[in-house]
Order: sequence, then C-alpha cells, then structure tokens
Amino acid sequence: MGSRALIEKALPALKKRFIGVVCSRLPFEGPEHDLALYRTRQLFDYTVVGGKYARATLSLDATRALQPHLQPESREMSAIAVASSTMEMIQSYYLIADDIMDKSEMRRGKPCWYKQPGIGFSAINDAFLLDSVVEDILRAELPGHVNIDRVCEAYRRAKQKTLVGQMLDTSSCGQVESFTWDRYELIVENKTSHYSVFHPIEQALLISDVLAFHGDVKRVAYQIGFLFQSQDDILDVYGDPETTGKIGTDIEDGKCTWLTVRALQKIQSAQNRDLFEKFKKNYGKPEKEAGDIVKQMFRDLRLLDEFRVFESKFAEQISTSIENLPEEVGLLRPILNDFVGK
Ligand code: GPP
Ligand code: MG
Ligand code: MG
Ligand code: MG
Repeated sequence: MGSRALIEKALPALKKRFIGVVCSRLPFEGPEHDLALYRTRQLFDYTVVGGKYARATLSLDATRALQPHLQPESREMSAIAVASSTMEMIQSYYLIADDIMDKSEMRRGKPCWYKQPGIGFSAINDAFLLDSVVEDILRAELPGHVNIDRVCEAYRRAKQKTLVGQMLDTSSCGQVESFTWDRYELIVENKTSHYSVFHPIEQALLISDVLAFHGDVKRVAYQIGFLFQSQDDILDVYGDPETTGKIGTDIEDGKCTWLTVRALQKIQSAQNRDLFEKFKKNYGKPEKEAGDIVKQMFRDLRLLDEFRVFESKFAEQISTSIENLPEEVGLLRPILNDFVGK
C-alpha cells in the first residue's frame, strides 16, 4: 500500500485524537461538549482533509525507506502513519493563518476558512488549537519511543523557524529596495523549506533512530524547498485557479518573490531609473490597473521564459545533490527524487 493511501487511512484516527484532546478539557457530556465536538469536527474536515498530503506522505515515505521491515498492516505502521499525518495539521495551522495575513480568498478550491460564515477572526484561535495538539498526538501515538522528546523538540524548532520566516515575509512587503536574492533565500528557507521539506524527513529520521547526517539532508531539503517556493511564486501570478485552488495575491500584497527579485535585478542592471520608479509606483497596490502594469512589466522582461530555464537547471543541481548524499542516508534518495518529480 502506498504512503499516501496509508495517510488517508490514518486521518480518522488523527481526527479522533484531535477531538479527544480538545474534549478532554471539557465536561464529559452537555452542551459545551457538543459545541466543541461540532466545531472541532468542522475545523478538521474543512481545513485538514482535502489537500495533497505531500508533507505527511514525504514523512511516511522516508520512514518506510529507512525501515523497510515495517509491514503496511502492522500496529506500528498505523501509529507512525498517524504521527506522519500530524504534518497535515501543522500545514492547516499555517495555511489558516497565512490566508488571513495574505488576505487570500480561496484555498484548495474553496473559500478560505476565515471567510466561512460565522468563522472570521476566530480562525486565528482554530490555527492555535491545531498547533496545540500536535505534541500530545505525537506522544500518544509513539509512547516510550526513545526519541520522542527529540521529535517534539524538532517540531518546536521547525515552528519557530517558520514563524521567523513568515515575519520576514510579511515585513518585507512593499520594501522594493530590499528585494535581493539574499533576502529571498532567507525568507524561503525559513517560511517554507524547513517545515515543508526538512521537518517531515527529520521526523522520519528521528522515528527511525537515525541521529547523524541531518545536516546533509537539510542542505538538500532547502534546495528542494527553494524550487518548490519559486514555483509557488510563479503559480501565484500565472497559475489557473481551477488547478491551484487559490487566487494569487502576491502582486497586490507587494511580496518579495522569485519574479520580483529577478525583475528588479534586470531593471537595475539596465540602470533604467524610470522603469524602477514605474515598478515601485505600481507594485503592492490594491488597484487592478496597477497589477496589470506590473504583469506587463514581467512580460516585457520575459521572466516566465527565464524561470523555465532556471527551473530545469536547478532541478538538475538538486538531482546531483541527492546523488551526493552520504551512503548512510542513501535510502532517502528515491523518496527525494520522487518528491522533486511531483
Ligand atoms: C508559503 O507562503 C508559506 C507558508 C504557508 C507558511 C506560513 C507560515 C506561518 C507561520 C503562517 P505563501 O503565502 O506563498 O503560500 P500560499 O501561496 O499557499 O498562500
Ligand atoms: Mg499565502
Ligand atoms: Mg504568505
Ligand atoms: Mg504563494
């Protein structure tokens, strides 16, 4: 059975754990219990279910690669699948909050959670709630595991890094002068690559009691994360909402993205002050006309063609990095190649 199917199979157990932790804070029966039960179910079904499960699948794939003896039908596998599926609760926690910060309308083809009738800013509390149960679920699924404290500490560290990344992302908005490759790389490593690629594999390494070579894996994971976020930036402007399930907001929000860093690099190397002023005047503005001017500038600079070249060259570099991983973590190579391919 494939890891994605095992994750889908683990979701009801994850939901039960989530509801169990929340309801354990309330009287066993009565209206408050029913209220919490209703809201928690609604939150889980709307925000955790229905994604690609890429992070949970990556984590489970990595664990199975490192421990090939694990049997799909075993109790141990079920517990590890639930532990891996916590990656999806973490993802929902970030996406709920990110959509509020980015003023997004759609996620996974539906209105964002905070846009749902009766939800609004209480979505912030829902995001905190999802985060707050992760450690409890990991400890409940992996009782007495030799590295359980390390697994929980890795989650805390990953979260801290992601929050710092998001802080850099949001506070760089509109600061066109600061849009350099250095700034972009720092934003991407922190806001995306660590939690999306390294942390799922790190949890697999810890669950499999592999305590060395994390640094080597991290370097490759950050490269993969960079490719992933740069593609996300392209899709924000050029993606079809029918396919991506979301409507881009980066231009209106004034985000530091792959497209803007490359655009400014080209404008500055041409020493065209007028073009720079035109970009600055129109980027990060709510009006549609301003966004259209920015899009036309991206077209004139032929950024999409350049991205295609960068993407294929960078994917080759990643393949080489995966090939050069130490033999001790060599079992991860097919999993990483597979993830890049997706
Ligand atoms: C992707 O940014 C990064 C995240 C979703 C991490 C958010 C972190 C928090 C601490 C909330 P994005 O805004 O480009 O993603 P998307 O395009 O999916 O909205
Ligand atoms: Mg966003
Ligand atoms: Mg964002
Ligand atoms: Mg994006």
